[in-house]
Amino acid sequence: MPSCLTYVVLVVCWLSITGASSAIHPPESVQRSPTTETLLIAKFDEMDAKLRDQELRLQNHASQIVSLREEIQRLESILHNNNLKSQNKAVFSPRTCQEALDSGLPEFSQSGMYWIDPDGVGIGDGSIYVYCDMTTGITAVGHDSESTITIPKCPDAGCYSRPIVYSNSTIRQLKALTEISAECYQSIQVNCIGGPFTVEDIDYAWWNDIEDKQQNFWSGSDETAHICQCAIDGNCILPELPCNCDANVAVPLSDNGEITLKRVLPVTRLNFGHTSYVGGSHTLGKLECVGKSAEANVPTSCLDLWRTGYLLNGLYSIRRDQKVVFVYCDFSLGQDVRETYVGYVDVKSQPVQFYVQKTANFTATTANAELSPFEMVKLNEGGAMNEQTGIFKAPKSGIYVFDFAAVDLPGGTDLVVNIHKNDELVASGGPVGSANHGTVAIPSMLQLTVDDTIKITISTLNGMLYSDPLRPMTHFTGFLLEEDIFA
Ligand SMILES: *[C@@H]1O[C@H](CO)[C@@H](O)[C@H](O)[C@H]1NC(C)=O
Ligand SMILES: CC(=O)N[C@H]1CO[C@H](CO)[C@@H](O)[C@@H]1O
Repeated sequence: MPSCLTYVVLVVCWLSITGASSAIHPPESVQRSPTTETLLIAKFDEMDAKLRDQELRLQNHASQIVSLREEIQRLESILHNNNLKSQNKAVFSPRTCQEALDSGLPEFSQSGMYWIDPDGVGIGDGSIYVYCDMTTGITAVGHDSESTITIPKCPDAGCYSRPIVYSNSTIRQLKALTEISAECYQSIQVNCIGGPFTVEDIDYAWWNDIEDKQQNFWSGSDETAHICQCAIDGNCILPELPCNCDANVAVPLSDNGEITLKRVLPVTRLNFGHTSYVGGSHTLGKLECVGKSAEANVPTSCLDLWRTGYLLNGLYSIRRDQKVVFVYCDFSLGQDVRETYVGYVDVKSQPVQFYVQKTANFTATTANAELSPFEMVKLNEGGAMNEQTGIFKAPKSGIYVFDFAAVDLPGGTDLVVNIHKNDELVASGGPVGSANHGTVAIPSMLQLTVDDTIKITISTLNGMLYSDPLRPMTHFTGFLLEEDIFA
């Protein structure tokens, strides 16, 4: 405090001035009467008191300045947002420190206290005031029990119970913060002399989670276990017990842990009991969260969209199994997103469809002769049909529709035409007996994976299909009906 220093200098000056004046008038100073001395001492005491008073005032002013600064920052952020809103410009209000850091905006370059709005701007609760570490993107939410707090001596389960108050925050906002962060954790240290957490299956100590549910794991992420870090590391004082404090002996012990199950964080209450020797103490760290929960994943629900920052109600496309579907998302309740299924979206990464014809007679000179070539290509979008070999090769996984239709020439035998997926026979068709211009028709619909092939064969030796350029009668068509977008 430089101003304080100024006061000290003033006093020193005043003392040196009075000293100097006594040097100028030595006789007076030598013969200084007790009255003058008393007066001087009284004067000095008075100055001293004034100085102390000023120092106190300065301290008060300094802390007032700090809280005024905070208030100005808050008001400025509101004003800034309102200005931007009235100018119809995009408002960036980070939901986490990670988002603030990722924005690269100069106003978020320094670590410090910031206003963030995890449950979204304009909905849910108002902004919360947190510490942002701008080197790591960690959001740290402080509370009223960060210092080491003594646990008094008391016998019953949970006879000592302390609520944890997260300053400048709300439960709803904390829940939103853990929801949209990749990881959250909170450290806890318990010093004990006796004062076990659990003895003979009776829980004397526990903590309450965000849903106010009792929890008895003091480190890690297994909410089904009563466990401490020493058991995770395998170095508890009594190897058969899950916590050092559970040893319940009259020597100082401690359990240090970090709770990492973000779904239940933060700790909202600490409860201890059975502190029979003397009490103990607890130290609870800030709630710290980092990263983004829905990073680089295709959204599969409105909740996923909300996690990535969508706030406007409307129709959205999301992934459902291998397909894309339309849903209506209602974000007006923040993280309590409402999702209504609207329908299936036909999405293809590329069109696949063909129509080829043979414009010449074809006679099977061997059994199972492959039908090729197709002299006329009417359509071959996606290039999956090779008209020379007559083989179709699926460029995408999905459901395909094929149709083959032709006429035969009169013959003495049945004519059998087949469709094959890879080398497996899928379907057959053909005129029976000696029909003249009998029709072959093989409609099919098949689930194919990438590079599966489809071809037509004629299994009847000397079987013959009729066609000519003026009356093309052999047709082969196919198209991709539904693509497996997320195959
Ligand atoms: C196709 O076969 C028919 C019947 O055998 C025949 O009349 C016709 O000339 C053939 N067409 C060609 C181009 O060979
Ligand atoms: C800026 C702000 O609102 N700060 C408050 C945070 O919470 C503490 C404790 O409740 C208050 O004293 C601050 O004024």
